[in-house]
Amino acid sequence: MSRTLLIIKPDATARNLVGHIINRLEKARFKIVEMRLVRLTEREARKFYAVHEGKPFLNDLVAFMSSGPAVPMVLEKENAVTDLRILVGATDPARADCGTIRHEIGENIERNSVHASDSDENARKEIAFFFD
Ligand code: 3AN
Repeated sequence: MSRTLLIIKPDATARNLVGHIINRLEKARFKIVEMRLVRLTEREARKFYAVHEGKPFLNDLVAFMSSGPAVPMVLEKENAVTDLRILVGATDPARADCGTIRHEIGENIERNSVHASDSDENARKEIAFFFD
């Protein structure tokens, strides 16, 4: 078993899609082992996305991520990181495969409804960011 971090982003909480996303995760056999509802400050969002420091989209991303409630959760499954990235789909919903969460509900490359850790190492760091 391994663990990864998923965040339901503010565009999805605003459209009342929290339950829908959780349903999709559970159907795909992910176990929710931790979950919170948070309102990130701009400072916290900037810290979370520190790897994107200097990118042209960072300021907008930080403003968006702190614009409303978000739901970080720790998910457990065999090959959790890889399987969740597949379920979530490509960063740009317009390019995400049919059947992925971002293809189904993502609005655009920034408002793409969910975040999923991209490696085991980042999953550990991102889980520690939200959970003790
Ligand atoms: P992913 O979330 O698919 O791992 P990253 O880590 O490259 O993608 O980007 C983190 C977040 O930054 C994305 N989820 C998206 O919200 C935003 N983002 C990435 N690339 C762009 C871009 N070109 N324009 C606007 N926002 C972007």
